[in-house]
Amino acid sequence: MVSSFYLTTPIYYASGEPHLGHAYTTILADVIARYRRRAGQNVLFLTGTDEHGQKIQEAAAEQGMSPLELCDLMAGRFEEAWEDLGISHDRFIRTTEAEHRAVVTALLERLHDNGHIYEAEYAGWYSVGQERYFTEKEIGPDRVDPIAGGPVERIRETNWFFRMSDFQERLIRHIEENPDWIVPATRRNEVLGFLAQPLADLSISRPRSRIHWGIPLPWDSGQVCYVWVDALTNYVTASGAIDPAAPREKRGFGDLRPSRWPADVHLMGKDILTTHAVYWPTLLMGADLPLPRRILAHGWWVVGDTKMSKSLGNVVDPLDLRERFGTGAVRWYLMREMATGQDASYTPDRFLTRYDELSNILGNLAHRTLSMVKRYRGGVVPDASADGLAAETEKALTAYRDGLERYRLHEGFAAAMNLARAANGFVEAKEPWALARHPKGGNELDRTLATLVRTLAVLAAMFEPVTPIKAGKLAIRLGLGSVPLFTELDGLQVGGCSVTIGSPLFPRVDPD
Ligand code: ME8
Repeated sequence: MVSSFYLTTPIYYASGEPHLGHAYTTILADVIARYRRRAGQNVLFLTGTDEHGQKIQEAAAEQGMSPLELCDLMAGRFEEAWEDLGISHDRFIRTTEAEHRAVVTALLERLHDNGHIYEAEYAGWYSVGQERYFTEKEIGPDRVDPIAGGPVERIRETNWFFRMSDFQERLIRHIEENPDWIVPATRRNEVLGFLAQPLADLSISRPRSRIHWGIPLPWDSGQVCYVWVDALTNYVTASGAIDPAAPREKRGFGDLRPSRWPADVHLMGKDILTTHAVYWPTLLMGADLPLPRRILAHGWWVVGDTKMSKSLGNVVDPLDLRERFGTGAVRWYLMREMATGQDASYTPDRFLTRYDELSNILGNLAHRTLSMVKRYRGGVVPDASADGLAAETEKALTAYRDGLERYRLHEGFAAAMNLARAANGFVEAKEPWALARHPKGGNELDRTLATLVRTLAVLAAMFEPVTPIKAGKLAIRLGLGSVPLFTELDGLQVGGCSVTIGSPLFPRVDPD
C-alpha cells in the first residue's frame, strides 16, 4: 500500500516580500516532500498566504490599495518566488478563498456548539506585528513584543473567547506522552515551560468597527474571527477533512470524511511555536479533530550577527542569490548551513564556502569522471565491478536516510557531500591516469571508472531533493536518462552507459 505524507509550511503574511527566512522553511518542506515522493509516498505539500487581519488591513491602507488588491499582488509574488526556487508544492492556499472561509465558519460553529465559546470584556497588550496579545510579563518594562521587539498597543474591548484553559491538562499530557510531538527537544521544553503557568483563554474575535478585514463570526456579525484562528485552520481546509456544505450536525467532525488530515508535520520557525503548539491543538481538541502528528520549529536566520529587518535594510533576497549562483546553490546553502532547530547566520563568505563544496567536490568529481570515461574508454562506461566504494556508499546512504527522516537534513547532506569527497580521494589513490599508461592497468582502470560512475549515480539520487535540476542533469550525463530512485540503486547497472561531459555543473564564480 502506498503510504501518504501531508506536510505544511506556515502561510506567510501577504503584507511583506518573500525573504531568506520564508525561503528556508519552504525549501526545507520542498526537500522533505521530494525525498518522500522518491521514497514512493503519496505527498501533499501545502503552502500559501495569510491574508486577513489588522496587519494586512494597515499595510494595504498605507499603500493606498484595498486589502484584496494587496493580497492578490503579494500572493503572486510568493508564487513566483516559489517557482523560481524550484518549490514543488501541491497546493497554494489563500485564506481569502471561499472554501477556506466556509471551513473557518464551520469550525467556529463547532466550537460554539460544543460550548467552548463565551463573550467577555478584555484588556491587553496587542502586537500588530505578531497579531497576538502578550502578557505584562512577556512585554517587559520596555513594552515591546518579545519576538521582534515591535510596538504593542493597549486594547480594551468586548471579544468572544475560546475556553483554551479547559484543555491545558490534556495538552500537557499529550506533550509528555509523545516526546517527539514537538521537535527539537529544546522547543518542546519551551512549550512545557510556558504551560507550567495557568493558560489564559483565547480571544478569538475582534470588533468589526476596528478590524473589518476578516471572516465574520457566524453568530455575531459585529465581530470578525481572530486572524490566527483563521490562519491555522488553513491546514484543515486543504486536507479536505471538513465539508462545509454538509448539514451543520454532519460536518465530518469526529467522523471525518476521507481526507489528508491529520498532517504528518507542520514546519515553522520558532517565532510561531506557541500559536502552533498551544492555540492550534487546543482548538482542534475543542472541535473534536485529531492533532497533527508532529510540529517542527526550526531556528532563526540572522545576517552576520544582526537580525534581518526591513528598517535595517539588511534583508537577504534569495532571488538575488539565485540570479548569481543558481537555484540549486541557494537551496544547498540553506539546507547545509542551518542545523535544524538552531539559529544560523547568513554571511556572503559562508555562502561562497558552501558553493565551493558543490563546485570543487561534487562538480569536480562529475567533471573528472566523465572526462576520464571519455578519454580512456571512448565515452562508454566499462562493464566491470563497480563496488570499489561499496562500504563508504552504504554508510553514507544510511546516514543520509536517517538525516532526512529525522529532520536533521544538514547531517544527511553532509553525509552525501562526504561520499563525493571520498570518491575524489579514490581517484587520487587509484591514479587512473597512471593505470591508463600501465600495460597491465586495464582491468583496474575499468573497475575504477565503473565505481566512480556508480557513485555519481548514487550521489544524483542523494542530491535530487536539494538540487533537483542539477541532479537530473548529472543523471543524463551519466547516460542514465533520469535520477534513479533509492529502491533502484541496489541493482543499478552502469556498464555500457554512454556519457557526455557537458559544461561544469557548478561553474566557478568570481568571489567579487
Ligand atoms: O507568522 N529565519 O507569517 P510570517 C527563519 N502568517 N525563518 C524565518 C525568518 C528568519 N529570519 N523569517 C521568517 C506568520 N521565517 C503567520 C503564519 S501559519 C498558520 C501563519 C519563516 O510571514 C519562518 O517559517 O511572519 C517563520 O515561522 C515564518 O517565516 C513567519 O512568516
